[in-house]
Amino acid sequence: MTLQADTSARSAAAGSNGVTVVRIGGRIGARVDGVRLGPGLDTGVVADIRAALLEHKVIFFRGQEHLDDDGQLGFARLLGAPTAAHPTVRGSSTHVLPIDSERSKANSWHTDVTFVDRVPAASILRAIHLPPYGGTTTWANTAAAYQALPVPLKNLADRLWAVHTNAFDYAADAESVSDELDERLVAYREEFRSTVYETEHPVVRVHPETGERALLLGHFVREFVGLNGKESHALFHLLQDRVIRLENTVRWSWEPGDVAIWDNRATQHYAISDYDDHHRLLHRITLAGDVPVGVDGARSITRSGDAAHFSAL
Ligand SMILES: O=C(O)CCC(=O)C(=O)O
Ligand SMILES: [Fe+2]
Repeated sequence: MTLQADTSARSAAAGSNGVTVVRIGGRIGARVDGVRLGPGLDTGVVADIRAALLEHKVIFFRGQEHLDDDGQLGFARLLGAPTAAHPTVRGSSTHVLPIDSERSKANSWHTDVTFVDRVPAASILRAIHLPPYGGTTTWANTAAAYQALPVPLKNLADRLWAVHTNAFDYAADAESVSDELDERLVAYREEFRSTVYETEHPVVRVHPETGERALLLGHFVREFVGLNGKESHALFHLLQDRVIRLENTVRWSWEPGDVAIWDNRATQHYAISDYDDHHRLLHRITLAGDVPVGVDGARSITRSGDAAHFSAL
Protein backbone atom coordinates (compact mmCIF):
# COMPACT_ATOMS: atom_id res chain seq x y z
CA MET A 1 0.00 0.00 0.00
CA THR A 2 1.34 3.40 -0.81
CA LEU A 3 0.47 6.31 1.36
CA GLN A 4 -0.03 9.04 -1.12
CA ALA A 5 -2.31 12.02 -0.85
CA ASP A 6 -4.53 12.79 -3.79
CA THR A 7 -2.78 16.04 -4.58
CA SER A 8 -5.15 16.94 -7.39
CA ALA A 9 -7.95 17.30 -4.86
CA ARG A 10 -5.82 19.20 -2.39
CA SER A 11 -4.12 21.72 -4.58
CA ALA A 12 -5.78 24.40 -6.62
CA ALA A 13 -4.21 26.46 -9.34
CA ALA A 14 -3.66 30.14 -8.69
CA GLY A 15 -6.05 32.27 -10.72
CA SER A 16 -5.01 35.23 -12.83
CA ASN A 17 -5.05 37.42 -9.71
CA GLY A 18 -2.65 35.12 -7.85
CA VAL A 19 -5.49 33.96 -5.59
CA THR A 20 -5.58 30.25 -4.71
CA VAL A 21 -8.65 28.71 -3.09
CA VAL A 22 -7.96 25.42 -1.32
CA ARG A 23 -11.00 23.51 -0.21
CA ILE A 24 -10.56 22.10 3.31
CA GLY A 25 -13.89 20.33 3.86
CA GLY A 26 -16.39 18.44 1.73
CA ARG A 27 -19.35 20.65 2.55
CA ILE A 28 -17.87 23.85 3.92
CA GLY A 29 -14.63 25.78 4.22
CA ALA A 30 -11.69 26.87 2.11
CA ARG A 31 -8.35 28.52 2.70
CA VAL A 32 -7.54 31.42 0.44
CA ASP A 33 -3.84 31.87 -0.31
CA GLY A 34 -1.93 34.53 -2.18
CA VAL A 35 -3.77 37.55 -0.78
CA ARG A 36 -2.51 40.35 1.45
CA LEU A 37 -5.74 41.71 2.96
CA GLY A 38 -6.17 45.47 3.27
CA PRO A 39 -8.06 48.48 1.98
CA GLY A 40 -6.15 48.66 -1.29
CA LEU A 41 -7.01 45.27 -2.80
CA ASP A 42 -7.77 45.34 -6.49
CA THR A 43 -11.30 44.66 -7.63
CA GLY A 44 -10.45 41.33 -9.28
CA VAL A 45 -9.10 39.96 -6.00
CA VAL A 46 -12.13 41.25 -4.10
CA ALA A 47 -14.37 39.50 -6.65
CA ASP A 48 -12.42 36.25 -6.13
CA ILE A 49 -12.81 36.54 -2.35
CA ARG A 50 -16.53 37.23 -2.67
CA ALA A 51 -17.00 34.22 -4.97
CA ALA A 52 -15.01 31.95 -2.61
CA LEU A 53 -17.13 33.13 0.32
CA LEU A 54 -20.41 32.41 -1.46
CA GLU A 55 -19.24 28.98 -2.56
CA HIS A 56 -17.44 27.76 0.57
CA LYS A 57 -19.42 29.75 3.23
CA VAL A 58 -16.37 30.26 5.45
CA ILE A 59 -12.92 31.19 4.17
CA PHE A 60 -9.63 31.49 5.99
CA PHE A 61 -6.53 33.60 5.39
CA ARG A 62 -3.17 32.91 7.03
CA GLY A 63 -0.34 35.37 7.52
CA GLN A 64 -2.27 38.64 7.83
CA GLU A 65 -0.17 39.95 10.75
CA HIS A 66 0.16 43.33 9.04
CA LEU A 67 -3.54 44.11 9.65
CA ASP A 68 -4.66 46.40 12.46
CA ASP A 69 -8.24 47.53 13.18
CA ASP A 70 -8.09 50.24 10.51
CA GLY A 71 -6.75 47.83 7.91
CA GLN A 72 -9.40 45.26 8.82
CA LEU A 73 -12.09 47.94 8.53
CA GLY A 74 -10.75 49.24 5.23
CA PHE A 75 -10.78 45.71 3.84
CA ALA A 76 -14.28 45.07 5.25
CA ARG A 77 -15.60 48.11 3.37
CA LEU A 78 -14.56 46.46 0.10
CA LEU A 79 -16.94 43.58 0.84
CA GLY A 80 -19.90 45.49 2.25
CA ALA A 81 -21.18 48.03 4.76
CA PRO A 82 -19.84 47.53 8.31
CA THR A 83 -22.53 47.54 11.00
CA ALA A 84 -22.22 49.12 14.42
CA ALA A 85 -20.21 46.78 16.65
CA HIS A 86 -23.39 45.15 18.01
CA PRO A 87 -27.05 46.11 18.66
CA THR A 88 -26.49 46.17 22.44
CA VAL A 89 -22.84 45.42 23.29
CA ARG A 90 -20.40 48.33 23.15
CA GLY A 91 -17.43 47.86 20.85
CA SER A 92 -13.81 48.91 21.15
CA SER A 93 -14.56 51.42 18.38
CA THR A 94 -17.61 52.16 16.24
CA HIS A 95 -17.34 49.03 14.13
CA VAL A 96 -15.04 46.66 16.01
CA LEU A 97 -16.48 44.07 18.37
CA PRO A 98 -13.84 42.47 20.61
CA ILE A 99 -14.48 38.74 20.97
CA ASP A 100 -12.84 38.54 24.36
CA SER A 101 -12.82 35.41 26.51
CA GLU A 102 -12.80 37.64 29.59
CA ARG A 103 -16.25 38.95 28.69
CA SER A 104 -17.97 36.01 27.02
CA LYS A 105 -17.43 32.74 25.20
CA ALA A 106 -19.58 31.83 22.22
CA ASN A 107 -19.54 28.08 22.91
CA SER A 108 -23.01 27.47 21.65
CA TRP A 109 -24.21 27.03 18.05
CA HIS A 110 -25.55 30.23 16.53
CA THR A 111 -25.85 32.49 13.55
CA ASP A 112 -24.84 36.02 14.56
CA VAL A 113 -27.43 38.59 15.68
CA THR A 114 -30.52 36.71 14.44
CA PHE A 115 -32.66 38.43 17.08
CA VAL A 116 -32.95 41.52 14.84
CA ASP A 117 -34.70 41.72 11.49
CA ARG A 118 -31.57 42.73 9.52
CA VAL A 119 -29.41 39.64 10.08
CA PRO A 120 -25.75 40.46 9.25
CA ALA A 121 -24.53 39.23 5.87
CA ALA A 122 -21.01 38.31 6.94
CA SER A 123 -18.39 38.69 9.64
CA ILE A 124 -14.64 39.17 9.42
CA LEU A 125 -12.79 37.83 12.44
CA ARG A 126 -9.08 38.52 13.10
CA ALA A 127 -6.95 36.75 15.68
CA ILE A 128 -5.30 39.13 18.17
CA HIS A 129 -4.30 36.96 21.11
CA LEU A 130 -4.59 33.18 21.16
CA PRO A 131 -4.43 30.65 23.98
CA PRO A 132 -1.53 28.15 24.01
CA TYR A 133 -3.93 25.30 23.21
CA GLY A 134 -7.54 24.86 22.19
CA GLY A 135 -9.75 27.80 21.20
CA THR A 136 -10.65 26.50 17.76
CA THR A 137 -13.87 27.58 16.03
CA THR A 138 -16.27 25.34 14.09
CA TRP A 139 -18.66 26.44 11.33
CA ALA A 140 -21.62 24.52 9.88
CA ASN A 141 -23.22 24.92 6.45
CA THR A 142 -26.93 25.66 6.87
CA ALA A 143 -27.63 25.50 3.12
CA ALA A 144 -26.15 22.00 2.82
CA ALA A 145 -28.14 21.00 5.91
CA TYR A 146 -31.36 22.10 4.22
CA GLN A 147 -30.37 20.40 0.97
CA ALA A 148 -29.77 17.10 2.80
CA LEU A 149 -33.19 17.08 4.50
CA PRO A 150 -35.63 14.40 3.36
CA VAL A 151 -38.55 15.90 1.41
CA PRO A 152 -41.12 15.65 4.26
CA LEU A 153 -38.83 17.65 6.54
CA LYS A 154 -38.12 20.18 3.80
CA ASN A 155 -41.86 20.66 3.38
CA LEU A 156 -42.31 21.14 7.10
CA ALA A 157 -39.37 23.56 7.45
CA ASP A 158 -40.42 25.58 4.39
CA ARG A 159 -43.60 26.70 6.16
CA LEU A 160 -42.22 27.08 9.66
CA TRP A 161 -41.39 30.37 11.38
CA ALA A 162 -39.33 30.89 14.52
CA VAL A 163 -39.11 33.60 17.16
CA HIS A 164 -35.51 34.68 17.83
CA THR A 165 -34.56 36.77 20.86
CA ASN A 166 -31.42 38.02 22.60
CA ALA A 167 -33.11 37.39 25.97
CA PHE A 168 -32.28 33.72 25.62
CA ASP A 169 -31.48 31.37 28.46
CA TYR A 170 -27.70 31.05 28.76
CA ALA A 171 -27.99 28.70 31.72
CA ALA A 172 -29.93 26.18 29.64
CA ASP A 173 -26.79 25.56 27.61
CA ALA A 174 -24.11 26.02 30.29
CA GLU A 175 -21.88 23.06 31.08
CA SER A 176 -21.75 23.84 34.76
CA VAL A 177 -23.60 26.13 37.13
CA SER A 178 -20.33 27.91 37.95
CA ASP A 179 -20.46 29.42 34.45
CA GLU A 180 -23.20 31.57 35.91
CA LEU A 181 -21.14 32.89 38.79
CA ASP A 182 -18.37 34.81 37.02
CA GLU A 183 -19.17 38.51 37.52
CA ARG A 184 -17.72 39.66 34.20
CA LEU A 185 -19.79 37.12 32.30
CA VAL A 186 -22.91 38.14 34.19
CA ALA A 187 -22.24 41.84 33.44
CA TYR A 188 -21.75 41.06 29.75
CA ARG A 189 -24.97 39.09 29.63
CA GLU A 190 -26.84 41.99 31.20
CA GLU A 191 -25.43 44.34 28.59
CA PHE A 192 -26.25 41.83 25.86
CA ARG A 193 -29.94 41.90 26.73
CA SER A 194 -30.14 45.53 27.88
CA THR A 195 -32.63 46.08 25.07
CA VAL A 196 -34.80 43.08 24.31
CA TYR A 197 -35.19 42.19 20.66
CA GLU A 198 -37.62 39.68 19.23
CA THR A 199 -37.97 38.85 15.56
CA GLU A 200 -39.95 36.25 13.61
CA HIS A 201 -37.88 34.68 10.87
CA PRO A 202 -38.72 31.99 8.34
CA VAL A 203 -36.90 28.76 9.26
CA VAL A 204 -35.93 28.46 5.61
CA ARG A 205 -34.52 31.62 4.10
CA VAL A 206 -33.65 32.17 0.46
CA HIS A 207 -30.10 33.46 0.14
CA PRO A 208 -30.28 36.90 -1.51
CA GLU A 209 -27.14 36.32 -3.62
CA THR A 210 -27.03 32.59 -4.40
CA GLY A 211 -30.76 31.80 -4.28
CA GLU A 212 -29.96 28.77 -2.11
CA ARG A 213 -32.35 27.77 0.64
CA ALA A 214 -30.78 27.63 4.10
CA LEU A 215 -31.99 26.78 7.61
CA LEU A 216 -32.14 29.82 9.88
CA LEU A 217 -31.93 28.49 13.45
CA GLY A 218 -29.26 28.66 16.20
CA HIS A 219 -29.36 29.48 19.90
CA PHE A 220 -31.40 32.68 19.66
CA VAL A 221 -34.48 30.66 18.69
CA ARG A 222 -37.00 30.65 21.54
CA GLU A 223 -39.92 28.87 19.92
CA PHE A 224 -41.67 28.19 16.65
CA VAL A 225 -44.71 30.28 15.79
CA GLY A 226 -47.91 28.40 16.73
CA LEU A 227 -46.17 25.54 18.58
CA ASN A 228 -45.96 25.07 22.33
CA GLY A 229 -42.68 24.94 24.23
CA LYS A 230 -42.38 21.17 24.23
CA GLU A 231 -43.12 20.87 20.52
CA SER A 232 -40.75 23.74 19.74
CA HIS A 233 -37.97 22.09 21.71
CA ALA A 234 -38.36 18.74 19.96
CA LEU A 235 -38.61 20.22 16.50
CA PHE A 236 -35.74 22.62 17.09
CA HIS A 237 -33.39 19.78 17.96
CA LEU A 238 -34.60 17.65 15.07
CA LEU A 239 -33.62 20.38 12.59
CA GLN A 240 -30.65 21.85 14.46
CA ASP A 241 -29.06 18.39 14.72
CA ARG A 242 -29.04 18.28 10.92
CA VAL A 243 -27.13 21.56 10.82
CA ILE A 244 -24.43 20.52 13.27
CA ARG A 245 -23.67 17.02 12.00
CA LEU A 246 -19.89 16.84 11.95
CA GLU A 247 -19.89 16.03 8.21
CA ASN A 248 -21.54 19.39 7.73
CA THR A 249 -18.85 21.36 9.56
CA VAL A 250 -15.29 22.60 9.36
CA ARG A 251 -13.07 23.31 12.36
CA TRP A 252 -10.33 25.93 12.26
CA SER A 253 -7.24 25.94 14.44
CA TRP A 254 -6.24 29.60 14.78
CA GLU A 255 -2.71 30.88 14.32
CA PRO A 256 -1.47 34.43 14.85
CA GLY A 257 -2.27 36.53 11.76
CA ASP A 258 -5.32 34.48 10.78
CA VAL A 259 -8.50 36.02 9.43
CA ALA A 260 -11.79 34.15 8.93
CA ILE A 261 -14.79 35.42 6.96
CA TRP A 262 -18.13 33.66 7.07
CA ASP A 263 -21.37 34.07 5.19
CA ASN A 264 -23.76 34.59 8.10
CA ARG A 265 -26.72 33.86 5.80
CA ALA A 266 -25.59 30.27 5.24
CA THR A 267 -23.72 29.21 8.40
CA GLN A 268 -23.76 28.72 12.13
CA HIS A 269 -20.65 28.67 14.29
CA TYR A 270 -19.42 27.58 17.70
CA ALA A 271 -16.28 28.77 19.52
CA ILE A 272 -14.90 25.83 21.47
CA SER A 273 -14.16 26.70 25.08
CA ASP A 274 -11.32 24.27 25.78
CA TYR A 275 -8.48 26.60 26.81
CA ASP A 276 -9.11 26.86 30.56
CA ASP A 277 -8.46 30.35 31.93
CA HIS A 278 -6.12 31.44 29.16
CA HIS A 279 -6.90 34.69 27.42
CA ARG A 280 -8.27 34.62 23.88
CA LEU A 281 -9.05 37.77 21.88
CA LEU A 282 -10.20 38.31 18.32
CA HIS A 283 -11.63 41.40 16.63
CA ARG A 284 -14.82 41.12 14.61
CA ILE A 285 -16.17 43.46 11.97
CA THR A 286 -19.70 42.65 10.90
CA LEU A 287 -21.18 43.42 7.50
CA ALA A 288 -24.78 44.58 7.19
CA GLY A 289 -27.35 42.20 5.76
CA ASP A 290 -30.91 42.44 4.57
CA VAL A 291 -34.14 41.14 6.06
CA PRO A 292 -34.50 37.38 5.42
CA VAL A 293 -37.07 36.22 2.90
CA GLY A 294 -38.84 32.87 3.12
CA VAL A 295 -39.59 30.47 0.28
CA ASP A 296 -43.00 32.12 -0.24
CA GLY A 297 -41.45 35.59 -0.46
CA ALA A 298 -42.56 36.69 3.04
CA ARG A 299 -40.04 38.77 5.02
CA SER A 300 -39.07 38.53 8.68
CA ILE A 301 -41.17 40.55 11.14
CA THR A 302 -39.92 42.61 14.09
CA ARG A 303 -41.90 41.93 17.26
CA SER A 304 -39.83 44.05 19.59
CA GLY A 305 -36.80 46.39 19.42
CA ASP A 306 -35.61 48.74 16.69
CA ALA A 307 -32.26 47.79 15.11
CA ALA A 308 -31.92 50.86 12.89
CA HIS A 309 -28.82 52.03 14.82
CA PHE A 310 -27.12 48.68 14.16
CA SER A 311 -27.33 48.76 10.38
CA ALA A 312 -29.28 50.53 7.68
CA LEU A 313 -31.56 48.68 5.31
O1 LIG B 1 -14.67 33.19 19.23
C1 LIG B 1 -14.88 32.79 18.07
O2 LIG B 1 -14.09 32.09 17.47
C2 LIG B 1 -16.16 33.16 17.40
C3 LIG B 1 -17.02 33.97 18.30
C4 LIG B 1 -18.31 34.37 17.65
O3 LIG B 1 -19.31 33.76 17.84
C5 LIG B 1 -18.30 35.50 16.74
O4 LIG B 1 -17.25 36.12 16.50
O5 LIG B 1 -19.37 35.80 16.18
FE1 LIG C 1 -20.86 34.50 16.64
